[in-house]
Amino acid sequence: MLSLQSRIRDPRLLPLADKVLHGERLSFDDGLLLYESPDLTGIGAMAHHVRLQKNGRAAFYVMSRRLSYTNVCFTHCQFCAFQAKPGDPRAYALSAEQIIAELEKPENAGVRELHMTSGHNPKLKIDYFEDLFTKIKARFPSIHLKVFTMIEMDYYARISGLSTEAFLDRCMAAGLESCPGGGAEIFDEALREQICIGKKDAQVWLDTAELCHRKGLPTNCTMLYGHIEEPRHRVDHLLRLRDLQDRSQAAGYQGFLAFIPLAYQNEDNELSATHVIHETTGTQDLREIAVARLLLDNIPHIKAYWVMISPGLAQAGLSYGADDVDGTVIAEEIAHDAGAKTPQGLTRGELVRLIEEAGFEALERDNLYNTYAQV
Ligand code: V47
Repeated sequence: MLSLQSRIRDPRLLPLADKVLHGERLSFDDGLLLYESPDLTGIGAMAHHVRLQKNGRAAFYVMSRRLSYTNVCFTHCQFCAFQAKPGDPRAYALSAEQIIAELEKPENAGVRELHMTSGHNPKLKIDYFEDLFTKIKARFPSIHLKVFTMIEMDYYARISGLSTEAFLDRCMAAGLESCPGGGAEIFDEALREQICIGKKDAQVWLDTAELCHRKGLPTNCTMLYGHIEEPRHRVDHLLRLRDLQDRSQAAGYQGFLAFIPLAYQNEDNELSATHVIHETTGTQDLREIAVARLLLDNIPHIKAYWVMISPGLAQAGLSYGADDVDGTVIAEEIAHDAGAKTPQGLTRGELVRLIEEAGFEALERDNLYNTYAQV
């Protein structure tokens, strides 16, 4: 078998390969070099080495239903095409009964994860969420409830007149089991002022995630890339996630389960109406997966999110550091409203074929990475 070093063409990467082989942590400057070097296959080889060490040839997927309980949003993110203001004919908020009726439809048979992220709607308070979670868990006890970005959690706690901790305690008692990784965008404060003016700052996202971890609630984390950010912003973002994961793990918690690089979708939003922003390219998407695998040495899983980068590229991402393709992702709205051209959901069979044709072992998982025998 070829040594890792022999697969690297950019000699500047050799010290990084050395660190990777010895399990040493990469630095901020190493991260910058990973974005600067033209040697994508060398970077991919290093990321694949780490992936094999952490997850072998496993490639995970989950039977997942996406659902947004409301699109009404009083926060104004320039990159978002999903939000609606009150009075907009698109505006909606769903009752628990409507959500349950939706989940009862035959196309949702076999769903193990209900992933819900939504707008910031001031009409929805803690009673709404307690009612919603209790009713969903009573009707579908085996569906895992993965709800709220960290910014949503902070928002709904505030408008419920509760501390985030009290809000979280009540939601967990009602059935909340984990949180998706959205809302992180890019942590750099100056950049945040340009892409999501007025949205809560990075520290709120990080503090809320840390609180979740300390309550024993696993969460995911994301980074929105491919808009107006620069490599230094991405490295900074990834290292802030790594630092938080260090703290959570040192305190004995699981912390982040997975990191998902989110490729910016550039249609029908204000950011693209005011800046020239091209679609992300295949090499950019693969590099983002690989850099994440290399810098986030303490986060067990990296997803190649086919919804935003295409199924074919997600398949290739499995050889660039990713070990998870997310899942069936039925009825996704946020990326599709912003121009994603990918299908509205993949079947289990399609996911398994993608994974196996790429030479990996397809493993159906739940949200906590417990796996199931293939049916
Ligand atoms: O919070 C919004 C981002 C997130 C755009 O945890 C956009 O397993 C790209 O959180 N282009 C929602 N991204 C998606 C999300 C997610 C996705 C997959 C897996 C998981 C997980 C979480 O999407 C939002 C925001 O950060 N977003 N608009 C856009 N135009």
